[in-house]
Amino acid sequence: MSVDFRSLVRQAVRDEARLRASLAESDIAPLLMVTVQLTGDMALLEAVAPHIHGPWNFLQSVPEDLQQRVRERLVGALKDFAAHDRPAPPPPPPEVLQRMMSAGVGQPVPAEYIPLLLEEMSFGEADTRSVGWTVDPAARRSGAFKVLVIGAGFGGLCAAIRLKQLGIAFEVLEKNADVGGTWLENDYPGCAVDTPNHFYSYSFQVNNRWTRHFSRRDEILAYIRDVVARHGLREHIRFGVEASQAVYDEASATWRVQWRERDGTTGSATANAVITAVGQLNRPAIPAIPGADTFKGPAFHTARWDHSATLDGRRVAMIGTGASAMQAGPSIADRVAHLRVFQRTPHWAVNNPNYHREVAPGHIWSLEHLPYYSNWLRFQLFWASSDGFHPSLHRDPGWPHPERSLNAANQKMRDMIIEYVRGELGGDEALLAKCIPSYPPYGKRMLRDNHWYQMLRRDNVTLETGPIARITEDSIVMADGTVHPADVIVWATGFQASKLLWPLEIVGRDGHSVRGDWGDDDPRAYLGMTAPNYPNLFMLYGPNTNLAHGGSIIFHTECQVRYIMQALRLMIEQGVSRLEVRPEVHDAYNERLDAKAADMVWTHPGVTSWYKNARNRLTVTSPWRLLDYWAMTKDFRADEFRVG
Ligand code: NA7
Repeated sequence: MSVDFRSLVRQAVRDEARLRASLAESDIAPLLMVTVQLTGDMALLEAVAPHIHGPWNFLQSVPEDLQQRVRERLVGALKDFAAHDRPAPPPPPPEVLQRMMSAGVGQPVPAEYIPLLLEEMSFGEADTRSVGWTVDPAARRSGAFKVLVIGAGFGGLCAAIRLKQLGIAFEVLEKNADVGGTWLENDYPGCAVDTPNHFYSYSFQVNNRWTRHFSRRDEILAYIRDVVARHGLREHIRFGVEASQAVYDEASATWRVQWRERDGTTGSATANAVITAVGQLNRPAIPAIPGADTFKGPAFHTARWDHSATLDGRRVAMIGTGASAMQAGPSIADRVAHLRVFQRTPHWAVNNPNYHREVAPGHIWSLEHLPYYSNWLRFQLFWASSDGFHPSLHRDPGWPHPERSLNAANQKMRDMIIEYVRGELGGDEALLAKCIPSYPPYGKRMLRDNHWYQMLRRDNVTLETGPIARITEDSIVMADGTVHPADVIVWATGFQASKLLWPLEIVGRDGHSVRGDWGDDDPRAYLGMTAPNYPNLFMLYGPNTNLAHGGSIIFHTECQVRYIMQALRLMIEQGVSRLEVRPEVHDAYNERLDAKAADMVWTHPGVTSWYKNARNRLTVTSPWRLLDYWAMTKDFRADEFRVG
């Protein structure tokens, strides 16, 4: 626990009525963990454990009298700590911790996860993933060393924070006028995160004041801006410049990055290392449907929402049914005259009762005032979104229905979702048939139901599942000749995700270029971060680092940034000017990765998605468990690199 454990406890008990009221609104599993951590009362843990059935708060059935026992025990313990001004208790021994964790999420937590979980929870330290120097400044062998970071979204900002902490000179190039990346660019109605917020945030910058379990875009953007202010990053960011080219110079072992400003002027800078943090989902993909450019009304992509366009009382055609459509559609359905949704392929969507809930004030109070509560909530949510489904995303070679599911667990998931959707659709079997994918659950990104199915039941909403033939100045024309008049078109058609790093042109050693090496859709890198022929170039959210079985992309970012900082530390401390991954290391990694992915749901022949390329190779998404990627990236290994 942090240094001010005593004052935290004193404050918590100052107003006992407030304390009790807050505990009543807090989640019982993390409360139990706090109580056990403060008291060591394992009997209480065992009494409650059978009533916790899973890692979400809505998966517990702890009887009220037992809940009250936990709260009373906690109030008593806090008062006792305060009365005797006692310091924080020592951390529980590993076997106790494992038992607590397992009880807290209602599932066995294997020992191999404990180091990762402790790091994510940051008990006792504010910042478990920071990288420090190993030698004094005087002993560092590199002189002036500069890093250029491209992009000021979650990834680039994380890199900037770590560079600043280390005192390495850096500059961030950002094409937009502000920070935030995808959270700046996307402001369509209903835009929100679908990973739980208390976990979808930097581990070293916990926000206890999220107002929702899954916050809306404005709140996330405010969090990002707050992080930038706290770390004094703005002065390091050059806004409104879009990096267009990065060229490696072998003689000086430096990169020259060129950029374009919004007024068309160009500029450039040189750096010893470059970190790309350009995201995967910010170049809108608009399909080339014949006649689309003749449409007379407003037509815009979800990521370029035209807020000046009138939707009220208009006939809106929304093309696409992915994550953006799932949020935008239900958010506008009650305003428009008619919403016609054009679906090419149905998606799987699950229900999460917290998705639409606000965080109770008492829960926020506990996050701020109760020692360890915030850490335990983060643990719980990490586990809920972690590797739980990973085993079920592998093919069972003996499974008799390989076209619709992978194995018994995946089929069970399929059946559960179908039942849920059937209920939401009020038993409309014809509509249900249109909404249920033929491919296995998790084949594409698993969506969270944002009242989508209820929306489809509205009188003013229609789901079209036939192919679109063309667009005229005022309508969408289907392949069967049906004409659907429309006043507005919303392209909810996603992003050019497989063309990683595009349109940034990167030229490495010996004339190698990223587009030449990768083509349009075949990116490869070691750990998603670095590739042969591109010395001193590091990628965040690079090939095969997207997450689709669980997790938060911020977790992956933190793993990557720690790895990259270790690489830069090596360069600076040892005076290394070139760091280039060995081709055999890179190739062996990608072979392992391809072999792993070949067995998984994303390469299922019945699925098309932006996770993979035209030849069915998984290129964007990671096949690894979070635990595996964490272990692979935890320690930078110089022997895997050519060091010069
Ligand atoms: P997605 O998830 O890529 O969804 C795009 C949708 O657009 C999807 O339903 C596509 O159907 C559909 N689409 C694409 N091209 C066409 C054409 N030509 N005709 C009809 N429909 C088409 O993008 P989102 O913006 O929703 O979400 C992207 C990510 O952002 C999301 O996963 C989160 O991580 C945040 P398809 O399924 O390909 O048949």
